[in-house]
Amino acid sequence: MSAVKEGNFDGIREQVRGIMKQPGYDDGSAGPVFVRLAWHASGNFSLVEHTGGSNGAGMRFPPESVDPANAGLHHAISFLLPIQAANPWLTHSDLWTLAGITAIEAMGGPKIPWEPGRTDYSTAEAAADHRGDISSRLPDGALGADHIREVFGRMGFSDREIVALSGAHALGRCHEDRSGYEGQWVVNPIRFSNQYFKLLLRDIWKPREWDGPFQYEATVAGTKLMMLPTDMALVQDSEFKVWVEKYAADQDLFFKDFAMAFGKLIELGVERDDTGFAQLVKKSAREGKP
Ligand code: HIF
Repeated sequence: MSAVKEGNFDGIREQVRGIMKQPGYDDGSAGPVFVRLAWHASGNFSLVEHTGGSNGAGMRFPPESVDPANAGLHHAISFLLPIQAANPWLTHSDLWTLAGITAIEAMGGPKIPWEPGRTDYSTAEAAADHRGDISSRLPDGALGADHIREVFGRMGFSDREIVALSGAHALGRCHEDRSGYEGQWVVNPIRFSNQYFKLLLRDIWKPREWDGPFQYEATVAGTKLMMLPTDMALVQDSEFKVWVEKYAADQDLFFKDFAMAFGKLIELGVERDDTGFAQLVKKSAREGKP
């Protein structure tokens, strides 16, 4: 990996695209796991406590690195390490979020707004950012609509934004050795599209009979597909379902709403100071100063 000039984020995007193809890994692409990394780095933000979020790249240290909800994300972190090593000016936290949105675009999705300036925590700062937490703030796929609204409400998302974000489950798959669930949501899991919504609306889903956690299954075009209980909750809840129907019918609307919502997700808790960097602002917020 060669170095790119400091501040050349287009050069970094090119390097991310260069390592996305990973023969032998999943569907031959690291794209989906980059998207999950960007989301889990950001999705532990709390609007109330003002902790968590993508600033800091805290997943390199406990407690986030040992959170079972983050199982498997070390694959994404390791794929990206050579880029960070070649470009020491680039923070892990900027790289993780930039890799996620670059992957979405490269897999056919919309262009997502992204700003640099995240700073990386030390071990102690990572721990301080989670003080008081007794369990993970990330969602539990076994639960329903109330849980989804609680988790995403804590980050400041509306029903419309929650459903838009959920379309990202068109990408990638569940792994038994990571979450316990197994399988992909759509036929082509490395192509960003509104297929997830179209499939959710079809009357094909049956509980899977197996020893693993409760999930749904269906076979489409010869491919075995799956849905989590949280995915099915989007059509079981009448207010969520309105948006599932809109996005299934209108891919442009989905792409537009998704880009805004995912852009908001990766900005959570990132408050840049006048110089464009985030750390000092976050530190004073943690210490309870104005
Ligand atoms: Fe996921 N998600 N997610 N997710 N997720 C998994 C995998 C991916 C939830 C559960 C799971 C979002 C919301 C939720 C991606 C992207 C996003 C897995 C499987 C589980 C269990 C992990 C594994 O076994 O490897 C729940 C309960 C969510 C709240 C409803 C976001 C909207 C959809 C925010 C989002 O962007 C991606 C991409 C993957 C695939 C990762 C892979 O390695 O292929």
